[in-house]
Amino acid sequence: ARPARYDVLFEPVKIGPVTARNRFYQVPHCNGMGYRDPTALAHMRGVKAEGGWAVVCTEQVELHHTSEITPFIELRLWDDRDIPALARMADKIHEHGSLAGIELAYNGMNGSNLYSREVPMGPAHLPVATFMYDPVQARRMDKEDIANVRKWHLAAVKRAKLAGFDLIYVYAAHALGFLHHFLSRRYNQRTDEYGGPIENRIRLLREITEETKDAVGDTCAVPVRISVDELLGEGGLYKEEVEDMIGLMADLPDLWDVTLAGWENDSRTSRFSEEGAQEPFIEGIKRLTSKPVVGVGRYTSVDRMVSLVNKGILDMIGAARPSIADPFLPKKIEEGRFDDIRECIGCNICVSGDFTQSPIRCTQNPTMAEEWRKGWHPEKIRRQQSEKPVLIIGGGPTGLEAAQALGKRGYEVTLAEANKELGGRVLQESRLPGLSAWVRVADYRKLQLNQLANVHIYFDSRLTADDVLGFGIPRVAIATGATWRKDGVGHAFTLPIPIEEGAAVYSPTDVMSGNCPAGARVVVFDDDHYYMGGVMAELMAEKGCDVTYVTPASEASTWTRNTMEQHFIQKRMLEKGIKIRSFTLVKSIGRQETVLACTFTGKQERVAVDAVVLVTARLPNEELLLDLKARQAEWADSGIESIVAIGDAQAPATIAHATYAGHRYAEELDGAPLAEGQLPFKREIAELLPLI
Ligand code: FMN
Repeated sequence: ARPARYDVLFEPVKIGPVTARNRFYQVPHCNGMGYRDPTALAHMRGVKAEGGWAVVCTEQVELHHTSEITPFIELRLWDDRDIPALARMADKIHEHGSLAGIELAYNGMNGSNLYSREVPMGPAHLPVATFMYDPVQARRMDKEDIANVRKWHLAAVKRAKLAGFDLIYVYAAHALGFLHHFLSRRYNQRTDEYGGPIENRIRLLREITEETKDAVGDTCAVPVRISVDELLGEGGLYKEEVEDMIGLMADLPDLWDVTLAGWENDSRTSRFSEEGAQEPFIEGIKRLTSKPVVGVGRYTSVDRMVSLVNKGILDMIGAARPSIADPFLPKKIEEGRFDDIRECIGCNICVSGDFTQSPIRCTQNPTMAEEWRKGWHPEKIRRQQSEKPVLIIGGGPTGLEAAQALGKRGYEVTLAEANKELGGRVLQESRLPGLSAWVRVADYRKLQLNQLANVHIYFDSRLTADDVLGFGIPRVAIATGATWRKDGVGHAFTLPIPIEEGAAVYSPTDVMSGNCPAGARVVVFDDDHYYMGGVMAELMAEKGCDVTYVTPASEASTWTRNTMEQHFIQKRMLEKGIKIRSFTLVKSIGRQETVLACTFTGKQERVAVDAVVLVTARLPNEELLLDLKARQAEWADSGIESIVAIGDAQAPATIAHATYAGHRYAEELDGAPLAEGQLPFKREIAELLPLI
């Protein structure tokens, strides 16, 4: 049972005319599904409600076609035809007794309107503020435009109510919507009654909040989401200024939902901020209002949540990423099942779903976005379909996930780990600078395995083909991971680069095993482009090396734009004195000198370095698989039915893919084979309209 001091988290909270059954609040978060996958999305939110979140919100929902954010895939409420998809979601949330919240967004100068081809609007004539540098400008709104947007917002509010939502947001946060743009002097350079002093800059927010309350306030709560600080000093919105704004509207909304701006500051990865990092910014807001306050901070620690409430900092614990990693976080706390909590690792692979327009994924929760598509559930898995045991070779993220999920299905599982500890790559990577929270991937799964008597773990077990054939366990999954290459093959070079015999070349695998370059001058060649190259450079700099980071991309760790970390990574690298050479290749490596080349002109440059760390690509650890495949004729006599490689051992990828691959193996074992042409997931197809 849970300790009594946690009871406070399960007190109901009145939000205007509605009541939340506890203090757990899933704040708005996008998911890469939106209007394309509304049923998958409805199920995903329904599972959050089932997991105990008293309030479950949508992502930002485009409220009008003159403000859409193509290529991002959000929900839409452009006209009545969008209501059924949203109603489906609200219904799913209600099925489990939770309140459904919708965040209506008019993005204004944050969207280029690439789909609708309407001219974007904002408080001033300014380029559209997307990171893609679209060659589009927003035009300055005149009085008629302001009146129109108010009208459109109101129309969307009424549709949201018809769809069944209980909380209808006014969204003024993150520098992502026009209301934030009106609040901030950075964007609002108006001289009319909507610009200048804060009374004027909040005018539109006040008007829209009042109109929303007048329209639906008798039955729906109206929260305002606002960013307390843009972390730009007095050049942007800052805490004291926003506190004055909140003070002026104190009790007008039914709830204040407070965050940092921009989004990259609000959803910072664990590499760049700790749990609760927003606390100094949200502290004190409650004194300004009698209405409930929600705040965020990647909260997974229960004591911390309790102290936020007891200290009077927050009324409700807001969470986006923790609710993605564990949709059942509230239920598990309620039932005192603390060992079962899958804590968010703060990697932001969830955010990459939005940036790559693909269904949201999560390193910790492989069922995220697969609730309807594949029928997966974060807590329930179908019972075993046969008595045949399973051998899993490798206790990294893939093997651990497969073992625990199969264990829960009821199978007899043998997990063979070559080392003395479970965790594989997450254990190694969590020892690198900034990545310590990633060990939670192994921790959660180890705690689950502790509860499963039918999973037998063997350490120091580097199995050979003879061993596997000798055991005769009918199903074998090889999850032996991958090894970083040391031949330069990556995105730029598909064939090995010239490396002189005796040259000091290292890979991340070497470095993580303690075999680090000793010399003073180190080149890190990053042709992988996710986090590892930047982390290696950081580590070398911490060890006192003179580090040059070389990449054919335009910037360090370029893929981390999708996890909103690129800016922070490059800043940290520069602050550590790392020299960054963009658009540059390592062409060859010698004992005395290394040859670099410009990606455009090919112009070469010889540099004297003591060591090169190649972060380019990985190779699956597939020796055992190949040995066993070479002896396939012996499988049947040994009682073996199937041997497959899963996760990095099949094709190296993210840790999110590793856990997904392990889970998929477990889910699909003894499943019905797909019919010819059948997809391994459900998808929603738009209705084909008559051709007229
Ligand atoms: N905030 C919004 O107001 N609207 C959004 O559509 C939105 N999308 C998000 C999508 C993802 C994948 C994530 C991780 C966050 C998003 N956010 C959005 C910000 C979250 O609501 C939240 O404020 C932030 O992630 C910090 O909370 P956390 O630490 O609990 O994740």
